[in-house]
Amino acid sequence: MNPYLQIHPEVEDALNTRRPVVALESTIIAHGMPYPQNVDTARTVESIVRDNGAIPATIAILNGKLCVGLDEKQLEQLGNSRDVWKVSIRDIAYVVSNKLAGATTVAATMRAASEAGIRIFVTGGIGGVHRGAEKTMDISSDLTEMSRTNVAVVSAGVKSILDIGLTLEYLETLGVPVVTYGQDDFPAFYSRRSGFKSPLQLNTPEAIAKMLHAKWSMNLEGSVLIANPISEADEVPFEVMEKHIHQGLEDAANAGISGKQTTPFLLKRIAEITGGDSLKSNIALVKNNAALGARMASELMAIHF
Ligand code: PSU
Ligand code: MN
Repeated sequence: MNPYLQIHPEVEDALNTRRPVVALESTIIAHGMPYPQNVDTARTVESIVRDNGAIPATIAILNGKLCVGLDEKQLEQLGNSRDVWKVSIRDIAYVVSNKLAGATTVAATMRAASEAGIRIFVTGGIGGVHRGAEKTMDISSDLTEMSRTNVAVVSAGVKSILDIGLTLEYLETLGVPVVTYGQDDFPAFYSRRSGFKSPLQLNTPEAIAKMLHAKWSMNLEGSVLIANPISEADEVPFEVMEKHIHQGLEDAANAGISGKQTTPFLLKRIAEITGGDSLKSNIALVKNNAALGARMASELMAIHF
């Protein structure tokens, strides 16, 4: 047993009795959305997971522990304080051993979920290969983690603050299957379509669960990226978003933003530029992903692991 892991009793009970559990990340709360929408969204997403038959486990680092499952007070603390670390894989040990508060990225959340025995993880968007990565080498360690940890990631595809084509290429190099739910175009987060064809398509949570079972039963290590398109009602068309993203990227360059600050800066800036429209889409797509993830987790349990 990992002595730094603290599993919430409800989550532990669900895992012990083989009921479906869905992991949720916390960087999206602390660094991906403004307060109080972040905490509201985190709460709503947890209840959507419950309504769809699974137990939510939001993951973060608090008081020297890698916490799997948070209470109300802890969610509020993460969403409403300034000194919360953005924790990817390489930051985990430092933040835990110094008893700092840390919000976990996709990579760090996957690792914690895996340690706890959770197989399904829901987020908004993953990190990937940034535009200009051929010069900056800015490639998220989310991708590396997806090549080695057996936790499926439900996202709304890849945001075009990243280079979508290069991100798909890199996932192929790493051996990570990319499955789009219900359509053959890979989605671009705020928009249903990216113009890139999805490598794979599946149309039911049951079919996805079967694929996960097959993959991991054959010791094919690593994640599967499940791309769940945002609903038509909530999307911002690709061309419209592209314009705003260009503006955001230009602003980031002028402000000298780099490294781990890049994604949070761009999300905030794009929300400002769109007058909150991007934030509204972001919230809607996370909720949409939570419902799919919970249904996948239920199907996976039904197959028997
Ligand atoms: N994309 C979003 N919202 C987010 C993130 C990405 O739309 O909050 C966060 C996730 O936690 C993701 C992280 O794991 O940014 C990637 O950061 P980086 O590129 O520094 O690895
Ligand atoms: Mn980066």
